Amino acid sequence: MEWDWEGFRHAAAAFPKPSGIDFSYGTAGFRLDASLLASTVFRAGVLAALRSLSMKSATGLVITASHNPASDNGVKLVDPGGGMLAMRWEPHANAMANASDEHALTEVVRKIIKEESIAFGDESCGKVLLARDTRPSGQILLAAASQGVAAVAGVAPVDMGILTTPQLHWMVCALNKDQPATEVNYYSHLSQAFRTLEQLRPDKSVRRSSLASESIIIDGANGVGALKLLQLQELLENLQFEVRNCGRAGEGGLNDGVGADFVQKEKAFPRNFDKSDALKKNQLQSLVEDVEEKPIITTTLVAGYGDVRVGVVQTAYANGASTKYLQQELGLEVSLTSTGVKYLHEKASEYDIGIYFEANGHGTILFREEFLAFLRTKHMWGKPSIHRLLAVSEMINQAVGDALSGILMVEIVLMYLGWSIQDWNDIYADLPSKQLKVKVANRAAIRTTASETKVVYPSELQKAIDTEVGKYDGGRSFVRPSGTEDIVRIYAEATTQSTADALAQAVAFHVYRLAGGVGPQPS
Ligand code: G16
Repeated sequence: MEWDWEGFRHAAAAFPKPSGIDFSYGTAGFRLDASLLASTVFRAGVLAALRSLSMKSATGLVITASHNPASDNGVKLVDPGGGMLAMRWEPHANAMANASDEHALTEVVRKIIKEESIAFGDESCGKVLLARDTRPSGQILLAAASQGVAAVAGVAPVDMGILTTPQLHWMVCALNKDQPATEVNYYSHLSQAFRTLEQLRPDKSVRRSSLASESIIIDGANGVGALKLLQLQELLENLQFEVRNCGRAGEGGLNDGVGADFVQKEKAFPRNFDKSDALKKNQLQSLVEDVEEKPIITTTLVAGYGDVRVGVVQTAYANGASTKYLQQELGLEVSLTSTGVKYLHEKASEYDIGIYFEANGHGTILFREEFLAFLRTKHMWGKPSIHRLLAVSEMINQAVGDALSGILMVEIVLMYLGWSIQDWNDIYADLPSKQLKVKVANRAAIRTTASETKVVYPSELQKAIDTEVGKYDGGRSFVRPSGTEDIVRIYAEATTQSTADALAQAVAFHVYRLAGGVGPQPS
C-alpha cells in the first residue's frame, strides 16, 4: 500500500498547531483547555495508527480529561494489551504534538516510521478503536482524532461512541484476543463473574451487612461512569445501585464538587450527599473512573496458596497508615512508584497477583498469565477456591483500573466477610493528611526523585520542606508537579489534622516562594 504523503499533509493542514504552546504528554496523555486540542488529538490519532501498524494489532484512543474540569479535554492512548501507551513511545507523541506545521509533522512521522521499522503494504493493516466521555467538546475532538487515524495508509478508525476509559481499554484487549469487543460483552463478562463469585461463597448465610434491604449509593460525578453503571445494574439481580449525580437536570456539572478526586482531595461530601448518608447507610462510594479501596481485597481470597507472589504497589500519596497495615498486619510486600497508572501497572505486573491502587482510587488487581494458566491446569479443577480466583481475574479489569469492576470486587469481598463499608473502613485509621495546590509559572521548574518523595531541583525547596517537617510530630510532606493540571501538588501528613494542615500550608508557601508561584500567595 502506498503512503499518500500529499494527502497526509493536506489532512494535517486542517488542524494547525496553536502557537506558543508546548504540549507535554504528562501523567496520562495530553490534557488542556479543549479549545486548544484539535491539532493534538489529530496527531494522537496518527500516532495510535502508527502504533497499531507497528504492533500488528488494534490500539485505542479515548477523548477524555477524566477528573479535570468540564472545559478541559484530553487524549489517552491504549496499547494492544489494553494498557496505556508504552512509555517508550511518549517521546514520539511529544515530537508529533509539537511539530510546528504539517511539513514538520510529516518529517516527524517519517522518522518514527524509520525508527520503529513500520512496514506498509500489508493488506491486513491496522485498526484504532475510538471513544469519548460526555464532555461537550468530545464529539468534535473525536472526529479530529478519527481523521488522524484515517490519514495513515491502511488503518481504519472504529468509533465506539461514548464509553468509560476502562471500557475502551477492555475492548482493545478483548479484540486482540479475538473476543467480541462490545459493550454488551463487557457487562455480561463482569456480571457473570460476579454471579459466579456469589454462588461460590462458602457460607451463603453470610451477607454483606446492611445490604439486604438497602441500595448502594454511588456518586456518579455527573459523568460517563454514572450512565454505564445503570446499564450494568440491569444484569445484576442481587445488587441495587442508587446513582446520584448522573448528569440529570439540576444535579450540577461534571466534576463540579463531585467525583472521587474531589472527595479525596477536599475531604468533603460530594454534592447531593450529606453526613446522614454516610452515618446512616455506610454505603457511599464515589466514582470518576475508579473506586477508592482499602487493601484487603485479594489477601482474603488468596490466603493459603503458598508461594504465590502477591505484591501491593502504592505511590507517595498512600496514607502512611495503609502502608504500615499492609506490611505489618498483612505481611505483604509493598513497593512505591511515581504517580500514574502507567508506573503502578508496570510494577504490579511483576507479581503473580499485583494489587495497585492510587490514593485517588485508580487501580486494579493484575493476575500474571502464567499464574492463571497454572490455575487452569487439570489437577486444579473442581476446587472452589481456584474457581473463585479465576472468577476474580475475570471480574476485575485486567487491562486497567476500572471503577465498575472495582465496585463489584468490593461488594463481593464485603459479602464474603459479612462486613459493612464501615467495618472495612475501621480496619485501620488513616493518619491525618492534607493536600493543596499551588499555581506556578512553569511547573517543569520543579524536579523530583523517581519516588517523588524529594525535590532535587530547586534544592533550597527540599531544605525548606525538611525544616518544616522537622517541626511536626510524625510529619511527612512532599511536593510534585502535576502531570494533568497546571499546578504543583503539596501533600502533608502529621499526627493531628491541625498540624497536617499547618505543615501543608507552610510547604505551599515555600513552593510559591522558591518555585515561581503566581496568583494569590498562600498564607
Ligand atoms: C490521571 C492518572 C492517574 C493520576 C492522576 C493525577 O488520572 O491516570 O494515575 O493519579 O492523573 O495525576 P497528577 O497528580 O499528575 O495530576 P485521571 O483520572 O485524571 O486520568
